Amino acid sequence: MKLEEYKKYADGYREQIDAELKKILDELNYSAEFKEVLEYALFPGGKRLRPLLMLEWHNVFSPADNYALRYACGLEILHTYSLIHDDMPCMDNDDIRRGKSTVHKKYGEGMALLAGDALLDLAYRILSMPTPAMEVSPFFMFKDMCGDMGLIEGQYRDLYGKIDNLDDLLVMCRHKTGALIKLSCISGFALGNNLDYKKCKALFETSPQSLSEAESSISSDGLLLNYVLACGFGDSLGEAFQLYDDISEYIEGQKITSTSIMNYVDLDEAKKMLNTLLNDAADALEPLRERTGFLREILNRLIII
Ligand code: GRG
Repeated sequence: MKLEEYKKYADGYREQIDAELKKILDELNYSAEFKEVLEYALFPGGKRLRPLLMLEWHNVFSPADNYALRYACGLEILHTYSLIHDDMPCMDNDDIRRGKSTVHKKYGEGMALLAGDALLDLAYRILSMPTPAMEVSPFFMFKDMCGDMGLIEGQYRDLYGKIDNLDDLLVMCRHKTGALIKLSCISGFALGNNLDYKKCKALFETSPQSLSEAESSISSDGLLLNYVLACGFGDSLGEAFQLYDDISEYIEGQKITSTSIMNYVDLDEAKKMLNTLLNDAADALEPLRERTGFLREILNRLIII
């Protein structure tokens, strides 16, 4: 896929995501000023990576519909809550996010706290919608990845945890950054395959290490293999994404945080680790080669030579 084609494709997704996010806010009865704060946090967006991954993994198996679009927006809303809270003085204390003042800088800390809370609630409400194929949402199975045992555990480890070595650091990254990225991939897989509750549960509870224990119905139609591929891609991309962020900050001469990979390895080693992860993610796409050109291009955007 050429760069121009990639940009056009990604922009097409972003337009759909933005329009749906606007629709979601318009449907709710927030008071005008509070709605303005939520809009400020959500627009203009960043890369919209998580909904984009979710929709693309869906499209690998079947065309994403309006339900999938709304679900993808739930992931972006959840991500936005985490950014608002992460930027607050009691956490990372950042003044600028996406090129403009952070929510607490513009509207005050109380408002930022409430805006984050509201977006977290809203995200859970959207992600808990029953799917067309299931009486419940797959999110109930996946929620630990972006809730208390995923994102929040990762943020705890980052701010207060004991990080003594590279392994501790990578565990923190997998929770803080990787879990939501992986969730985006596997929920796209689950919806794109129109999985019913039983299949979804059987897959999710099957660790990639115990393939042989999976139910035969899942193994026989290739679902298990594809699920393992989506998990492998999500795991590797999630870790690569954080490493890319740390390496880029270092190369740009920005202040290195205490939990940056650059405190543990030198630049060459960090680049090597990043490239290994990107190759692992690309390998996971290999069996689905013809349908994953765009996912491959996302990986190409993270290569640092
Ligand atoms: C507050 C519970 C809680 C968790 C916060 C999001 C997060 C966890 C921390 C952000 C810290 C950070 C800068 C991590 C690096 C990777 C990352 C998540 C970057 C921001 O995501 P992007 O680059 O942002 O996808 P855009 O603006 O493109 O949406």
